[in-house]
Amino acid sequence: MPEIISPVITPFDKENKIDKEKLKIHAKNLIDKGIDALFLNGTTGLGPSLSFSEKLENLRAVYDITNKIILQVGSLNMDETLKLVKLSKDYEIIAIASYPPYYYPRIPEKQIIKYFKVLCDHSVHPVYLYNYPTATGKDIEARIIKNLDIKGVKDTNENIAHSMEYKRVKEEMKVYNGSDLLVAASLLLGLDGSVASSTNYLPELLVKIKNSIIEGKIKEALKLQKILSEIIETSRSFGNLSANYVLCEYFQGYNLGKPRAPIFELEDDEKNALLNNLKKMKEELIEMKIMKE
Ligand code: ELE
Repeated sequence: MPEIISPVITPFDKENKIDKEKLKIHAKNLIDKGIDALFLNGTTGLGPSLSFSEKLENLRAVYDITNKIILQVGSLNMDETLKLVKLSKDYEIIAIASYPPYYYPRIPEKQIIKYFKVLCDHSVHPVYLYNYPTATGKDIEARIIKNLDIKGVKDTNENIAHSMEYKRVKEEMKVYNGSDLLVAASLLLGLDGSVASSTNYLPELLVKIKNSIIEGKIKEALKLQKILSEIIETSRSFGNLSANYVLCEYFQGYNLGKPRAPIFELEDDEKNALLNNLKKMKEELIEMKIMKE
């Protein structure tokens, strides 16, 4: 069965600390609405802006709600990453995941392989690769990880053939595409699922896309994907990492605090313009009974 995984938003309070109560309410809502697993400390969760202890805090808080967790542990401080890997053994979670060491432009491929090998050697949990070349500047394609004990990959890539290549090279590996624009396509092409930021504010819609495909209602799935893609394009024009917080309140009805700078909160006029642009799509979703008023 394909899965819809949520890269969970990290809510920050006025003091810029993780608001654990808000995070728990959010995690529970996602699981209650049929999201299959939660990916912590990803891009949408502002993972690169979190300290080692905050990544652990996210795990502890969400673990109170569910153990369907994939814990992103990557950072540019390998000691801290490995400390997190070590501490994660006390939690019965699905997997740990990591983006490759980023920023440094000329890390030889051999060292990137070594990075993931060290993670595999240290983790009691399956290790997943988080490949997001646009963000990290490194494309850890299927060929590179072929001989590593990597059990899954989240490939944030609008080239879906790139995601499918992992499946061809390493059939037993779980392969998820990470683009909100390709949720229906990923499932239709037989990938293991999708990790999409919009699950944070429209879990009902993504679960419905999945169920439509499982039931063979392809036209319906594609129609729903079209609505989702329109919402994504609108959100991107305001900065989707900031917009995610506003959209969660708009569609799900609870507040998730604010992002952490350098991802700034949207200003009031931006919020109003964003919501104004989405009004029609929300009405459409209500009319289709995908969500309540
Ligand atoms: C995706 C991003 C991709 C979700 C995460 C995710 O946040 O960790 O706008 O397609 O580059 O990676 O939402 O965003 P786009 O897995």
